[in-house]
Amino acid sequence: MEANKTYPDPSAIREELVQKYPAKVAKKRTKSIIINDPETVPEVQANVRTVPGIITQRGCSYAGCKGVVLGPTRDIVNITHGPIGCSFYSWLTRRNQTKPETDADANFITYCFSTDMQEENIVFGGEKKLKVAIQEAYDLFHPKSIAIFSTCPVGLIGDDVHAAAREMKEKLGDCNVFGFSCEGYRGVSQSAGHHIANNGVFKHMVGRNNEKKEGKFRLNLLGEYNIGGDAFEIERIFKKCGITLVSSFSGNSTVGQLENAHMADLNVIMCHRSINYMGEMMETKYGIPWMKINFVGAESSAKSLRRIAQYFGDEGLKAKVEEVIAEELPKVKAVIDEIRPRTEGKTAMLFVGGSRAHHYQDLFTELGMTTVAAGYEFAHRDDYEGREVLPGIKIDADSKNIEELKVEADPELYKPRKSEAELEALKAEGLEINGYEGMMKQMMKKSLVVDDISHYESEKLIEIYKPDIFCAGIKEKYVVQKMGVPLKQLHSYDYGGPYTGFEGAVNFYRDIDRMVNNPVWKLIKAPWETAAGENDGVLEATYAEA
Ligand code: CFM
Repeated sequence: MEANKTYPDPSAIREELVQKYPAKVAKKRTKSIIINDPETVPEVQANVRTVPGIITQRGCSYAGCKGVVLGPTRDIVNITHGPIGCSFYSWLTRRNQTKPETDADANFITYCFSTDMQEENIVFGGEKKLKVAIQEAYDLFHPKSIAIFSTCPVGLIGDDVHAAAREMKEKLGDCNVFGFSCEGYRGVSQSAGHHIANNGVFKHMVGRNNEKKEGKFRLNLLGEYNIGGDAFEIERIFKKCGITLVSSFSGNSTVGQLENAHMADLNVIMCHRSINYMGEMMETKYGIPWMKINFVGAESSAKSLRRIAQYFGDEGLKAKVEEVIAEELPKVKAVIDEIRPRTEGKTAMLFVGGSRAHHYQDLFTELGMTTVAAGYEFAHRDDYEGREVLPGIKIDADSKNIEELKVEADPELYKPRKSEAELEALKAEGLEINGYEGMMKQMMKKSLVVDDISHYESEKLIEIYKPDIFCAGIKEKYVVQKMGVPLKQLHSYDYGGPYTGFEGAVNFYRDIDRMVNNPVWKLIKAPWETAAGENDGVLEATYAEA
């Protein structure tokens, strides 16, 4: 923590957060509320079931599969097999953007496909209706691929979406049809859906086109979903550096890219949580190493470019990357110099998803702001503590429900992109391959780390710390703002973005400056200010009743 600032005692806060819970709940939640120590990172309870009755930020498996991983690919028809609500509420809400190369190129992102299951289908089965829907989508659009996503009732009534997909694939001939058993209830959060999606994309898409794209430095960008145009900025930087993007998983991507991804020479991973499975599987089957990078934050972007150049080991690329950084960074620094006097010393809290609660801390650091508390909704222990804890993680029943693909080296296409010796040499130079150090090593000592924070706990934290900004999503936004604290949406970016790369960093600094220095927050009376200055005002009365 900054020497000149005092923060509340984190142990006392932890007590306070769980004090009102029944003993069993308090015991469980305490294991997910951790006082950080970056030197000897403590264990965090993560990826476990949410306590029933607690208001969680989490989503469902279907959201993770259909919305997160498959959603951003523009020329695939994604059919939601289920009641209309699941489809309607997953329609265009994530702000994942796409840019077809020509007007003639297929783009189905703006459409919403659903089998619109009715009571009759629930009682007598929905496979027939599903096949009709696939045929209808094919007749209308002639897409390269059609994917089917199972919602909760599909699993409950036992519709076999995979059999329906196989039958229709055979019938249609030139359309790749496949299904996902991503019923909302699978696993403990959307994280299960990511894993299911990775398996399906790997099984049914990657490896279908062996054409070798031109370019000396060819990589895939994994776990970047082009929210608010993030991928566009990274593409701009890659292009400037002479780096060829073979495929993106899956922001601004096409079916063709994904089918060709195995021909790249490196996988770089932005969002470790949602896509690390793909990196691992592609390494085993094709011999492509993966590397964690981060294009959120100007310094992190520069570092990531240098790491990519180091991996390829080409002097020309190294020089080009330095040239690009030297051109981009001063423009960013000029904006930091302007804004930082207004943001320096302010505090932030980040409770979002499975990777951004970590990545966005870099942007706040660049503004001189301190992250006092952070946590993921659905990440696993490795995203907090680093991948070295992986061998020690016990697999529980919820995780066992998700298929682990048995992957082997492809007899023809397996070709290690780097020899063992080359990889060892890179590691000796300090280049971390196949690693991720997680959030906690970067966070300050005594900051609070809370996994799957409940609504009650987040209100309490705000009351106690009174942060200058709280980062979460739309479900939290207005509740928090009514407490007089601005909330930046880190899922959808409100209406902003891109926030990646160099231009994105500038956008973020300006948006944060506008939010934390807006005098409007002083006009709002927070609940703790209206109840005689005591903490036991409106909030506690509400919870005592619950
Ligand atoms: Fe990865 Fe994401 Fe995230 Fe995520 Fe998400 Fe998202 Fe997110 Mo919302 S894939 S884990 S499931 S970076 S939709 S683009 S913002 S919760 S932190």
